[in-house]
Amino acid sequence: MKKLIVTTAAFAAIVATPAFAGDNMSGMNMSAKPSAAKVSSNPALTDAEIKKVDAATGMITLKHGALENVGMPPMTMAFKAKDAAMVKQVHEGDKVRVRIENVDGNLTIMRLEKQS
Ligand SMILES: [Cu+2]
Repeated sequence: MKKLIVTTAAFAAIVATPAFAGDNMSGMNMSAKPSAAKVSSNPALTDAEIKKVDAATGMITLKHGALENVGMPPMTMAFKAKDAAMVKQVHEGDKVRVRIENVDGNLTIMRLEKQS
């Protein structure tokens, strides 16, 4: 059963390739890739809400939206703040926008802006 699926998929790929190669649509696909890369390199901010601030450990608990750059769905969890100033800047209940990045295995809040 599994072998049949693989064979079918491979056959479909062979059939599909010449169709794209002889078509200008392949050129359009190529041009779509750089713009997608541009979006991911742009440090997009994600909406979040401050649930808890721990000045002693420098951790901020956020209820955050999807974080595409670190592959995380929306959830509530604690993040390391980039610096102490960031921890002092926010309070429980604040609506913010954040940029989370993986810094040496620690998910870190690199940017934090209060929503007005
Ligand atoms: Cu998370």
